Amino acid sequence: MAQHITPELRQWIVEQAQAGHSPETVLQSMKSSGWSEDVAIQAMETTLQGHLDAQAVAQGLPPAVPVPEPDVGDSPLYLDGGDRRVAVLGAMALPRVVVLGGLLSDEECEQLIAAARPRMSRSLTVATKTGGEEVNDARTSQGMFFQRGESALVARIEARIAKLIRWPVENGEGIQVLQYVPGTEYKPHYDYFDPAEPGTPTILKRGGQRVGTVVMYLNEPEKGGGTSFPDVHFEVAPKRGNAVFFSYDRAHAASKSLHGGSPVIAGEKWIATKWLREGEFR
Ligand code: PD2
Ligand code: ZN
Repeated sequence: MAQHITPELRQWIVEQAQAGHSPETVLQSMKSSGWSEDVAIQAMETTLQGHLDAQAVAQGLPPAVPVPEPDVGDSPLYLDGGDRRVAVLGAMALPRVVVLGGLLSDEECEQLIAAARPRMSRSLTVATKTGGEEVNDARTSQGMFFQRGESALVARIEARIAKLIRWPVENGEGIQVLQYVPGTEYKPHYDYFDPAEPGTPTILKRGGQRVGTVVMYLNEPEKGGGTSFPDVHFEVAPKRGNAVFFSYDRAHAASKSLHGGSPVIAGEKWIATKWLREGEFR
């Protein structure tokens, strides 16, 4: 028999949570009253999530939107990437971060670097002394973009990511490759587009907001170069083939998705970043 989640049930679940009863206790009561475990868990999750979102919106935050999410609910050690088994090395709820092991093979890392290297462009800044242009090492702007699906390698990696994070390939931007040399960093920032910036509505016409990021490490710097999440004092080590996935369901600091690329102290660092949009990115 299909079990229907009534407004009364929703209210009861919220009251139980507010009274401090643990999810396990509430689940037990629901099962004792004849609810199937699956429906009870589903009812609790959607009700409490909806309640939190309503509270957040009442406090002036933008509403939460659906985001990519690897299937790590029952704490698997590995995820199915379609053509590759990928390890789950760690997960955090807020900010939503999942650290992935072996997303890419060593060969794929090398092939991505080799394909990107001749297309890297250094950004030039005005040299205050000469009035000419010079490379500014303090700026991390050595980079390039691949077109989505532009080669078999790129398409294969994009399909793997889409399967792992359960988000359409079409919603992904082209992969960006960045190279850092010693002393360079990526100062902490949000990957979503700031709703307060005048240019944001134009940017959002192409696929909507960014809702998730996958940073893939293509080589190993000797020291430094981790990906940091300053709000929670957490840093992911830049290990070749590994990746950090994070998502942000609101374009707001409440997502705690502030993150940066820590300064590379020795060696160089290469990453490939895949940004995910809410909708199709054409
Ligand atoms: O290189 C990184 O670790 C890093 C840090 C912050 C990459 C990005 N952001 C990004 O590509 O958005
Ligand atoms: Zn970033």
